[in-house]
Amino acid sequence: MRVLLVHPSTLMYSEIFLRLEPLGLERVAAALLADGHDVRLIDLQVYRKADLERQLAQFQPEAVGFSLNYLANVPEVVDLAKRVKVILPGCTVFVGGHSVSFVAEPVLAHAGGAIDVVLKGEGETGAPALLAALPDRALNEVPGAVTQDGPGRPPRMLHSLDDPLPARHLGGRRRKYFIGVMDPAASVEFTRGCPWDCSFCSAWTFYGRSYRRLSPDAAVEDMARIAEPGVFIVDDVAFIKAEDGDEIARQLERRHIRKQYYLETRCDVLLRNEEVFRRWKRLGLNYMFLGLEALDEEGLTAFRKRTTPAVNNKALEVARSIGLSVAINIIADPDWDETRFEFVRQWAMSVPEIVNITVQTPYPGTETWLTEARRLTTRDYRLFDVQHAVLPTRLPLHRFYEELVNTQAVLARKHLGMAALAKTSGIVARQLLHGQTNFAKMIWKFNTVYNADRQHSEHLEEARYLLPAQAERPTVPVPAQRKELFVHVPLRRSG
Ligand code: B12
Ligand code: SF4
Repeated sequence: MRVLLVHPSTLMYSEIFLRLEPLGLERVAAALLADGHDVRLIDLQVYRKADLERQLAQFQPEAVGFSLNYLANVPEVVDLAKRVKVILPGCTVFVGGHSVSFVAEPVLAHAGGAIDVVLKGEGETGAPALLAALPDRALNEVPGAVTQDGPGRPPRMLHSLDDPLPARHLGGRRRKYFIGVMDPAASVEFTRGCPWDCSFCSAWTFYGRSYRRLSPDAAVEDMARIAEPGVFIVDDVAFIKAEDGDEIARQLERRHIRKQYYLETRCDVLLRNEEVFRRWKRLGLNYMFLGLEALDEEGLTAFRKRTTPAVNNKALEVARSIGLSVAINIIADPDWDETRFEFVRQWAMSVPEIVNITVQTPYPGTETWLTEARRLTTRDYRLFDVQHAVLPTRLPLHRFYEELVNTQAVLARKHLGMAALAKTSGIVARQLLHGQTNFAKMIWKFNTVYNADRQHSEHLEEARYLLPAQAERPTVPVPAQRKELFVHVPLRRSG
């Protein structure tokens, strides 16, 4: 069958710091190729809508699958699905990915028939089963399928992550993918899922709190296929098990594979497995993202981070001693006032790390979606990107954005200002010589993207599709509700 897979365009954050290949969609593509389908993939982060229309006209796909990992992309994908049905009325349109797995029914309703099926959970199992079921229209037999008739069978987890490895060759324009100075950069997955259960996060509810890994052989095989000099390791929490990180490192050393790496992990994991991170530093690990989220005990407890300020501070010291460039994330509560922003600015300027600020956002699929007692001030999907305030702000909304943008600008100048630029000018010059302009462009774009007027005015735009309303405050205790959050149901109780 002719299948076209589509990744939607970027959100605000990606306009600046990074743009990454659609790894999940590439894995879905690989599973479909293995089943003998004729598959094409277009990523609207690096292609235009006109290119998609051209593909539809020339390739005449019998099925079109959209990736919907981000809630903020819902309106775009619903509109694109409607457009596909106008151009190719007989084509089956399906949608899968992280966020849509939590809002399948409302998205089907928004599409008004333009989306035939939403596939919840992992696409490597769902998509091939869907295409196999199409001739008999037995859609409700497909694991994870939800149609306008309602949900069918529960989604099925992939037996082994070793197969299929992502079909990276399908996308094109790979030089457009980058993260900061790692330009160009590819992405790789070593593990999937997270055993922790932070209240603001849906990584654990999606994968049923499971944690699986590729075998080191398969992980290194995938690495060997990557041509780019930079590699973003997409794991939720890298190197939770020291022995896995060690074995991959050993094989990479043996095969003389050297890259620059970026990864994300937890402070307690860094402290526990310090030696693995040191070994990876020798292999080319330069950048690390640590989700601190809050500076005080109270905040960490509220987010159920299961860590302490002392552990976090110790982890920052260790990362510095290894010589890693560290980016940390702090979650701004819409309740913050000028004093609180000022406190965070002062703290952020006092540490050498890159500090990133996101806005506390209750997402469907997270525990805060159920328990957040404050009412949403907007249900416009596009504003659910952790850069907008969707809960009531203590400050007037425009003032909140002024404080947020000012804080982000102060923090960005620390790393993107003239002094920092002088430090990176060698890198930029080298990249420009090789025709890589992503990082250089990013340095100049900051003020147009992070802008209080722009952020505020986005609240005033008319929303054609609205996120379902939250329940009227929690009525049952959280443990009972937690079960309903899962996309893939946990196989056993995790500690
Ligand atoms: C890597 C990553 C990124 C990368 C993006 C990579 C990319 N190009 O997609 C970067 C760093 C850029 C990023 C940015 C952001 N991210 Co992010 N990210 C992740 C992370 C850690 C892993 C995603 C991943 O690559 N997984 C590995 C691949 C193999 O899996 P996958 O993409 O999920 O695909 C599988 C399924 O989803 C499904 N699937 C996917 N597409 C399709 C399509 C079809 C047709 C089918 C059938 C199935 C299917 O099958 C795939 C294979 O099993 C997830 C957490 C998580 N565990 O999912 C958060 C996560 C998705 N991100 C999140 C957020 C909030 C963001 C930001 C908004 C954060 C910010 N600070 O601004 C930005 C927005 C980015 C944007 N769209 O422009 C949230 C999503 C929130 C939401 N509900 O919308 C998550 C869940 C993290 C969290 N803590 O809750 N992110
Ligand atoms: S925030 Fe990180 S540690 Fe917490 S549940 Fe999500 S992925 Fe796991």
